[in-house]
Amino acid sequence: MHRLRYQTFHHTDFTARELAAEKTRLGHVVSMCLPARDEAATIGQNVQLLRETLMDGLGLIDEILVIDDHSHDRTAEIAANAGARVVGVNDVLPEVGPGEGKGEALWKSVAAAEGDLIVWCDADILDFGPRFVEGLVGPLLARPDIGFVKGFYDRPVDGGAYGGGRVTELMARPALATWFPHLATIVQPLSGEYAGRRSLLERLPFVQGYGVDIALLIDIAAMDGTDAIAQVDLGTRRHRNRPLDELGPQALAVLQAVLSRSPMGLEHPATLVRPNLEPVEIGIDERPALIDLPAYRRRSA
Ligand SMILES: Nc1nc2c(ncn2[C@@H]2O[C@H](COP(=O)(O)OP(=O)(O)O)[C@@H](O)[C@H]2O)c(=O)[nH]1
Ligand SMILES: [Mg+2]
Repeated sequence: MHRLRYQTFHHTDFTARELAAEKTRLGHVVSMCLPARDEAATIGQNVQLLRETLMDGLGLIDEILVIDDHSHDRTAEIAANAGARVVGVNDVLPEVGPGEGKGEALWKSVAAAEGDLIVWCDADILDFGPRFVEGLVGPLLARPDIGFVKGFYDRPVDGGAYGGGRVTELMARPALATWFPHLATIVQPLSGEYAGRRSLLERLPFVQGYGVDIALLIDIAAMDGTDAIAQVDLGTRRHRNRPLDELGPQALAVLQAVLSRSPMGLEHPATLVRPNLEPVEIGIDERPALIDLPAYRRRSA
């Protein structure tokens, strides 16, 4: 079977210094966005690292934005002290009413960010480094035809190269293989590390919950074609690993996101019922493309 080959880069293809010069030459503004809920353990060091290695002095990134979602810990305070601009998820576009979930935070970050290039990294990465940003921004600066760059990595905790997490292997890949085989060669379809052009992101709806990562891939391929998507090898990534009982709701959210874009469609939320655990309802709410929202102020650079 013919397998689609995505443009693939390696983070070592790029150096921060060269990227910063190219970014200035092209007149881009780069926003680094970190969605965060209860990430006090990692957010401070990751923000500080970004600021010291890529922002102050070098200017590869122009702002570090943390979208905080009612964290119960000191995430907001620690991130602000480390030099991030911290916004509460409900303080952005208050006229649209409250929403929740990772996707809500990503959508709000597009609205709140200043840049025309947006880079996202999860806030729970333990082995964070400049390579994440170099790798994700690099293809956007090098190639005007690329609109979206999806990160992949080895997950040392699981052994083997190219292995994904449990939700990736047991839900995301089988679901993509069934309904969206043109996305089967995306190495880490659930990675939270990706970057895109505002001109593309503002045309996309955002699933509110954990389904957002895979829904964006499907929607970008549908809207701008698979050639608009590149992948980049970011080396290794370690993050907080969750117990199995927390992965069930995530897997359901991924299934719902894929189904909602499949010919079958999806009309109702579902409730995950498990022995000895409280039932969990997974909603299917989405935010519309920002460009369709009167309150959205378009930034361009
Ligand atoms: N603002 C916000 N961030 C969230 C929410 N849910 C998850 N995140 C962040 O999104 C990133 C990925 O979430 P995580 O729980 O690590 O997902 P996993 O790696 O797929 O298990 C982390 O930085 C989280 O703090 C949310 O509801 N709101
Ligand atoms: Mg994580």
